Amino acid sequence: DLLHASDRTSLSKDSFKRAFIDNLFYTQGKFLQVATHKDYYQALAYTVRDRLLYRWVSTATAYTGQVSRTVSYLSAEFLMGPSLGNTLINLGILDEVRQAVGELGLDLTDLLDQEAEPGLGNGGLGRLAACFIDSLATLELPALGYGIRYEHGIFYQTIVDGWQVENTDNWLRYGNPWEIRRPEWSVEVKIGGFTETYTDTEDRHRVRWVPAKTVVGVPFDSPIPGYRVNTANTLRLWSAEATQSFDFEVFNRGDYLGAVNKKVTSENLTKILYPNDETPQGKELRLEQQYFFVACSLHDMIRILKGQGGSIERFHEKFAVQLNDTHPAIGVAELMRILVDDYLLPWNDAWSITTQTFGYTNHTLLPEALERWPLDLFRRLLPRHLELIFEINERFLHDVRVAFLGDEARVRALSLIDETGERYVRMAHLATVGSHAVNGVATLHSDLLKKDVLADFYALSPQKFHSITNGVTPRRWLALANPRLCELFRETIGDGWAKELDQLRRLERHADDAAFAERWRAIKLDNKRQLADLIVQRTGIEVDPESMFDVQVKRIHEYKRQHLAVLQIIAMYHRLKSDPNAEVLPRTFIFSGKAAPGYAIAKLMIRLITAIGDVINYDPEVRGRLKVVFMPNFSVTTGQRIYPGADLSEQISLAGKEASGTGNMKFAMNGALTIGTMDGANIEICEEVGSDNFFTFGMTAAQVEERRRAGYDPREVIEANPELHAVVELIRNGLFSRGDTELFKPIIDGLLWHDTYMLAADYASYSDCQLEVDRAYRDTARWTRMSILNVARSGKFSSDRSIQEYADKIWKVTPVSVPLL
Ligand code: 26M
Repeated sequence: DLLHASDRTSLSKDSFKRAFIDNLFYTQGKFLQVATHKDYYQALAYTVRDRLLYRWVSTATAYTGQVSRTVSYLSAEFLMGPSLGNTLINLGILDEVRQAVGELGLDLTDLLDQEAEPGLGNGGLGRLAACFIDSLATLELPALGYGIRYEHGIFYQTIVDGWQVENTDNWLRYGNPWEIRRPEWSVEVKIGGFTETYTDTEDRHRVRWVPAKTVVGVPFDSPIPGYRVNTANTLRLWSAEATQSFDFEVFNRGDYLGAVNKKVTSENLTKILYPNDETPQGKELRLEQQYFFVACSLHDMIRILKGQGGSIERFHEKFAVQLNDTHPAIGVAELMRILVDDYLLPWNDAWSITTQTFGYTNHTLLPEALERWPLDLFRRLLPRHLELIFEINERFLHDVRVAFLGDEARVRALSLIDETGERYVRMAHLATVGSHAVNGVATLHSDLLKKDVLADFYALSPQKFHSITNGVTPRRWLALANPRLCELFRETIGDGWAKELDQLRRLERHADDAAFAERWRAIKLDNKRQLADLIVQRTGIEVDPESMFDVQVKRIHEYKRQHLAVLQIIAMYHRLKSDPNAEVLPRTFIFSGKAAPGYAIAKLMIRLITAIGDVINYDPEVRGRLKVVFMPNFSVTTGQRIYPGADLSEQISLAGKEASGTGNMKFAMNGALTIGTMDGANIEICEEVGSDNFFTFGMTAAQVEERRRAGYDPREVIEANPELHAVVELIRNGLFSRGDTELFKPIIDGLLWHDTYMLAADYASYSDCQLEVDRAYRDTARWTRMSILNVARSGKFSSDRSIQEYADKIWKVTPVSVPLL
């Protein structure tokens, strides 16, 4: 009863103002005259957090009495983005809070800008995990997100002399008001050492693991509120700490410095997020991170199960554990170890529980990105797990031999151990064998999984394979990022769309309404003006909001082909230089994204983008009609400002390479049109919005394969295309490098001699398609109509739809509604 009248739970404006001042005094220790913006932000965050905790405690209470299945989403990355704005949206108090702080003389936008972004992910995969936990809570599904609390998230990118420079991220510098440390639920994780056999009291032969060291995992919990429901689920991130007793008393008596050193080493475990470099294998600390968070999480689930009086035999009835790629795939071996070694379950029972527990989502077809761990590294860290993997493999390969009599090639292809050269553990194979369900993240990707990467597994167990197309949360990517557009939605179709994105269809009947179109354009122009302000602030480059904003934002990678866009921009520039009076549609090309620090070609691609900008932006003959901008440090926060201001979305990966893409969805629902290949979810976006409202170009995945089989020679293609040839020559001759013919040589040579991602083959089609884009943009009414229809038909790409599919097809979980205490 005390709770109800309290200034910690009430959503009324006056109560909120009192609570805010109270927090400024008693958590920040400041008064209005000396408080900084950081203080105000913190006070506001704590005020909002109190309201959230009320829902969190109510949710925990509701779940405790529940027998229903809980989803554990295991992900090495959660790219959450700032919490405050999203929480205000989901609690439905954004406007009230804006007013409340306004009455105290503060601007809510300024305060929102104070929050450091928790960049605990590399890109698509980590952001998908964040969208998914938002949707899980919104759909009122009992769920926990489990991951790693990296002290330093993805590096902060600056551009110096046109090059990417990596700076250490320090998101925890001012503290994190959204997390609560729970030392009482810490877990001891063992690592290294050796195994030995022994005979137990019943005279059975058993194996014992004698580990070399122990690390303590301390959980930090953050509430994840659903949209306008009482549910607030938990994101539980593990932080590594040293075991005081182990280091200080037992092993290092008298060796103080040695003990401190050991402590530092243990705590290194969760210090930094690995940027996804080209070759993931060989990174011992990375495997240690993976095992650490998975072991902590499984231990935690068992604690919860026991707390509810459940027995270990029922583990799979209580938990559906989803593996976000292979990063947590070691969980298959860890659960087997727990069941067989700790609980002494018979192998077959343990295996049945394990496979019923896990589901595995694959996110890539690129062979170099498939995780493999050298056997000796694996044995050094996890000797017992390696033995268990051998045992799993032996039993599995027996089944394979029975299914494919005499087909030893098949056995080698399916084995969990790669023995073609140096021996490796294949994590995708472990995940596939250890799960009852395997899924790709878009229809094409799932089909290719069945046809290529996991073809032999598909032949063996076709019923395991599913396809679930990715989605993104409309709360962050529309309600929060694009308030002007959402206000128009509200006036036109109400606000049911935020929970049921298919309701955007109701906009369709306004697609030909001139007054509506006028407002639509005005909103886009406003968003572009704001983006232009940000661009000049971050890069010093002035851009014209009336020009077409042509945007490519994503990780920098050869398969995503940012350099294909570059070739085309140079061709436009060349055209304009050849005829300065040519009718050129003014365009602003906006690029943003990070390159993995060890990926030299990707870093050079950034240098090439900045280099063409340095020439084109300042060429008086261009008269400002073309601008090329590289926005530094792409992140969730900058994404929220970029997507709403885009006219054109570039999704130009080589067909068959981009598993899904999710940026493509954020652009479409914010009214940008797409120029894209028939790759990943582009295909489905095109299908939904209609091919009249989508610019496609390039080879299909089947054509790519055919072309490669026929023998592909990029030089032939380049020689035969005068425009492309001229472009290549301009770069080669040093136009964009002050005559230096060496600088961009790796890119040019790659293009001429290998062209792994077939830029040359798709160039002509891309260039023609861009002319079609020009034509469409010139017809303002047509473009606006296309934009409206893209938004109206983007409902499929809500992560609510994705999560509903996982719930129905893979997890078999149902909602639990939460009454407030
Ligand atoms: C691996 C080992 C060591 C360090 C880092 C990594 C690593 C981390 C992330 C490797 C790959 C990582 O992410 C891959 C990824 O983001 N894939 C993208 O997933 C999206 C969500 O499904 C898809 O939309 C994208 O198409 C896909 O590229």
